[in-house]
Amino acid sequence: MSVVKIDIIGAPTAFGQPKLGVSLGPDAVRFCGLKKHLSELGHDVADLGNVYGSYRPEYGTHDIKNDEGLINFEQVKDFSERLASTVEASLNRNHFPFIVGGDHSLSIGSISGMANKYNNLGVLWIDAHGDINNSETSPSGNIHGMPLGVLLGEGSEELVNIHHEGAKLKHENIVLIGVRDLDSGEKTYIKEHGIKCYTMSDVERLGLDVVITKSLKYLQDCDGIHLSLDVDSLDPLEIQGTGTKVAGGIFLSEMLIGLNILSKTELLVSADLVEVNPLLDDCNDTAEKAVKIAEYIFGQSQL
Ligand code: Z70
Ligand code: MN
Ligand code: MN
Ligand code: MN
Repeated sequence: MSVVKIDIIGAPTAFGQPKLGVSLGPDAVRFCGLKKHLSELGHDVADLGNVYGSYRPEYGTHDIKNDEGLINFEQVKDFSERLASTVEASLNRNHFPFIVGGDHSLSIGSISGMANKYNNLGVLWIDAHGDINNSETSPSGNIHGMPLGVLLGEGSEELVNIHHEGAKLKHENIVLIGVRDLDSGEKTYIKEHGIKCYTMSDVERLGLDVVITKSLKYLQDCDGIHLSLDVDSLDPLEIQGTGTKVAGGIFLSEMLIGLNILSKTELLVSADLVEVNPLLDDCNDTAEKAVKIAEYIFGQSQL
């Protein structure tokens, strides 16, 4: 990977899910030397600090449902607007926005911030979950289960219209990787819209390196690719510090091999690394692994 001007953007939101602590993720990752490690790869790295909305994440209750059944709707909407503006400003300086979360609802903001510059953006969504619910299909009301739904223009109009009006992504420009816990509404949606999906079984059958190679070929006509990596895609045997652990995931060694392939494409223009929750972790081990992941996204290799 050539030298990149990386903007680290902390996105300490927790409003998209019920567990305390995920808003501490960005600092937990910083404490493991994120900026230093990325700089050592030769990149020009700035830490822009954290984005805050009008609501402090540590005071979040988790009982405010709006009339569409969305929990913490106002807080998520407010945070998404702020994050989208920060991401767009980073792009306007020709930097690479690297958003560290925070729960996965933050991708509504990060990807909305990409959409003015990239009108044919591809997305690699590496996650145990589909995150493709909307206000109608969601079994929980937790917005971190809905970012792709929102970005595809489904459900809550106010969320769909964040930053600018309408859907930010096309169904044919998304690839789900590592999924193994889909709700029935999500399964139906994925099938009906023909969304490209490499389940965990596909990853085991083919290997993540082949899955990433095929995904990049599939997205080759996009004007840029955004990586959204939820650490719960990894196997819970290796990752303690995340809110929704699902057995049978990707092992870190295999993740790094896949990311090594991804790091070689010039199309990669932005990334999210989400759902690190230090309050559920064992001595910040998950944040350490998140930094390793970040290094491989930005071109680290064993040789
Ligand atoms: C479920 C829902 C989810 C992450 C859990 C779970 C979604 N599909 N996403 N943990 N990261 O509530 O929509
Ligand atoms: Mn290093
Ligand atoms: Mn997720
Ligand atoms: Mn997940």
